[in-house]
Amino acid sequence: MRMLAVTRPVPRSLRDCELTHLQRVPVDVALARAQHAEYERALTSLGCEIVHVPAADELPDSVFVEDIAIVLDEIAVITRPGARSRRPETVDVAATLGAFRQLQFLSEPATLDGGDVLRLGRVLYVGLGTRTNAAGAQQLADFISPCGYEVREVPVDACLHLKSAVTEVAPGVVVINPEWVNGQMFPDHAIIEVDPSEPAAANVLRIGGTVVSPAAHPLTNARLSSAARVRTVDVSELAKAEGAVTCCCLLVTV
Ligand code: CIR
Repeated sequence: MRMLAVTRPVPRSLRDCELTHLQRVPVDVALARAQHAEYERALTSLGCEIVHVPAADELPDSVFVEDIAIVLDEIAVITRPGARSRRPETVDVAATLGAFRQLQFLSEPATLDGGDVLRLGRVLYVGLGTRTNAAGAQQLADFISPCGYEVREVPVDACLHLKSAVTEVAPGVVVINPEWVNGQMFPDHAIIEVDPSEPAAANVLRIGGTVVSPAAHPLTNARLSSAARVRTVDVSELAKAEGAVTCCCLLVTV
């Protein structure tokens, strides 16, 4: 079995990205590109083969491919992103994923960002907030329930996406920011809480027994090391665009 990591280059227009919870501050695009390359090297060192979606310099958030598709073993669902500016991103991501999966497409009135979809086993938790609506969750459920997946809705209001607040660390273990999501939504899971001084630290990318996690969160990373190996990456420039580690790739097993 091969693990592909689908990524998309940092666009020249990254400075014009969507922002919801952060103030706009200067972004060093050259440094963002160097950090993205280091992120790709981390994924490669963990056994992934990188597959690039063609660059889209005119789409400021196009590096954040996670929001554009939900990839399962059986199918991939191309989303209808909640931010209108991001909808053109779907064209090239669909063209790339179409080589590996049968595709389904969400349609109006659905909106859904992949960052709002947390898969834990056969359950897909879907965060309902500014980017993802109930029609998005319902259409996703309609596509994936025949494959044996269940959708559970989770309210999200204090952060951008559900996966800003909770991600998987290891089978049966999640890391959460309890200020942003209610841990009781995950009764079958052991919970590691972020260090309170690192509110954005609940977004980690699990690849086998390792989690890729921002170097900016040392206190939470120390907590995570009880459950997984921790591979740190510096993603400071992408964080200024409200991006983190899950959002820069789509993992596809082939
Ligand atoms: C946006 O607001 O859509 C981008 N600036 C950041 C998207 C980050 N996506 C993610 O965490 N899944």
